[in-house]
Amino acid sequence: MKLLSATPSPYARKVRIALAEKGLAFELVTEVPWDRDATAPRYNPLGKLPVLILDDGSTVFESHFILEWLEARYSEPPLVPRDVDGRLAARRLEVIADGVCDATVLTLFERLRGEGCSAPWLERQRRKIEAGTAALAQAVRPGATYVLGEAFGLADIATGTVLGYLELRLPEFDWKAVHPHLAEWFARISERPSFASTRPQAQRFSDPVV
Ligand SMILES: N[C@@H](CCC(=O)N[C@@H](CS)C(=O)NCC(=O)O)C(=O)O
Repeated sequence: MKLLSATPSPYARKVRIALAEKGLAFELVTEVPWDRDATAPRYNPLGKLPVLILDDGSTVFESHFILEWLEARYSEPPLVPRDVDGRLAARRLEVIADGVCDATVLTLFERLRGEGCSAPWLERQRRKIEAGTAALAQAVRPGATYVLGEAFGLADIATGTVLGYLELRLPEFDWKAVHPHLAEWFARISERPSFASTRPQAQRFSDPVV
């Protein structure tokens, strides 16, 4: 398998962590998805990464679907709780985490518009980012090792990757001061090898995006 990825992408990082946790070998192909020479549109009609390219040339895209696909094809170790309530709780947190990432991406591109950027739009995204982070903070029990129950899984991957992305992209949002127990949890999970080896890093784009 190959994984089309970008170094800052929280969506691609979710998949990198899941592949590492499941012990699956893959070739990491890194590109800048915003540049005109990006290859993602060849594999995903939506033009976005991450894309998992299988050995037979078929593709799986959209991070939540790739994680679902991995869970269906490679069930061990499980990353999604087997009980219905646990599974739904993990998926719900993933929806929130992905939504915070989406609002952060929209914020970054709106800011790139410079003087023409829309204050009401930025404010709308800021509310989503702050409320989404507060919802994640509520889900993490103070002192807990894992977000849900006693095992590592999707809820940790989703929560940890969005927090890593916020740390990189919106350093002015001091969620660590607002939610100190979330900051402590994040520090612990960040030491896990699958997290430590995939820390997000900014990329430079060459082409105008907005
Ligand atoms: N909902 C998608 C979001 C993926 C996404 O936005 N990827 C960005 C990189 S972080 C991308 O490839 N953007 C290029 C574009 O939208 O043209 C997922 O979860 O996989």
